[in-house]
Amino acid sequence: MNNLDQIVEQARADFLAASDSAQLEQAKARFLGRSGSLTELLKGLGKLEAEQRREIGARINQAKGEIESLLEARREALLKAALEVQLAAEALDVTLPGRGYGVGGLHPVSRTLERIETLFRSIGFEVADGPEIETDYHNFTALNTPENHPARSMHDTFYIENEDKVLLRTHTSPVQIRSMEAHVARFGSMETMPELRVIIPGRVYRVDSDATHSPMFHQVEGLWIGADISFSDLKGVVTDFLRRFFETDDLQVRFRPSFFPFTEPSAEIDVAFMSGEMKGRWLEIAGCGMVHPNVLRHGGVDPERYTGFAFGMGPDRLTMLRYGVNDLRLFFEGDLRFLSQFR
Ligand code: 2NL
Repeated sequence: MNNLDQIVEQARADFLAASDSAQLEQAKARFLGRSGSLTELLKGLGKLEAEQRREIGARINQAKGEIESLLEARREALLKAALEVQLAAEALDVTLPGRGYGVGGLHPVSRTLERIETLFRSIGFEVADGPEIETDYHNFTALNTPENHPARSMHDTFYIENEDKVLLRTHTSPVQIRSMEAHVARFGSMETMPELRVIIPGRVYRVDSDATHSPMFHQVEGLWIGADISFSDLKGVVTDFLRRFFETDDLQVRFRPSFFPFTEPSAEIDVAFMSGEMKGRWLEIAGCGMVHPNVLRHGGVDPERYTGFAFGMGPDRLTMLRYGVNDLRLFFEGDLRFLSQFR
């Protein structure tokens, strides 16, 4: 075997030994690169006689052609092998079962809110909402809350930084003020103004956090304003609502005198189940009262012509009672192991 045949055989062996394209390109350089063995032979041609140069040059070129086709063949083989590895790795097993979709569900507090809305809609209430970032005026002043009332302190209320008298609403009552303002603006004259019946569910915020207090919680307030609305209307509406909400007539409801700046007179609403585990235990469930004349005036309503009642309750607390949950924070942690029980 002459020298050229040896080089071609060596190239064939080296190319076969290369197991990826980087190794193959290195092997190529050893034969066809700037100082590859074949290139060196070509460089030596210049020293030969013309006759020899032609003959040997032709043989070297033929060897070069062979090496190049060996290289091309190996390149293709490596590409094909790489593609097969990739196809095997990315293969889809179409016989696997599908992953399926998780079944979603309403949050237990949302279920309570929807239930409350449905029950009040059925007796002619509208549902309203409003901003969670409020002015001091709508959250406190319009609600007859004195300038020095503790609820206005930074310990109880989240104020918006660098804003004068802007805060996170501490109750949904500012929306009741806004509802009165809008109702009066819509119907203008007091003589022709129809009754206003509205409930307002929503998020409210207070600086408070433990097992029974979350800095964000929910409230539902109701307001009924009309020509002859009395405390007995309030008692009837609230009592009927609570019996429908808890799906039992086996429920005692009591109105205990209390105080709120925005109502006069005011009462705390307690309930007691007459049977079951909770039998006879009075639970504080809501607050209520006849809307204070100052509050009616701030809403644009003439207190000489109209009266009204209002109440406020905590749907988080109602949800805990209805489902027997003992830690309020569970509602706001987003743990699906807890939440999926209410689907
Ligand atoms: C409670 C007490 C209450 C109101 C809310 C109200 C709103 C207006 C006028 C008068 Cl615009 N009153 N709301 C009245 C009494 C009690 O909530 O303990 N809620 C959890």
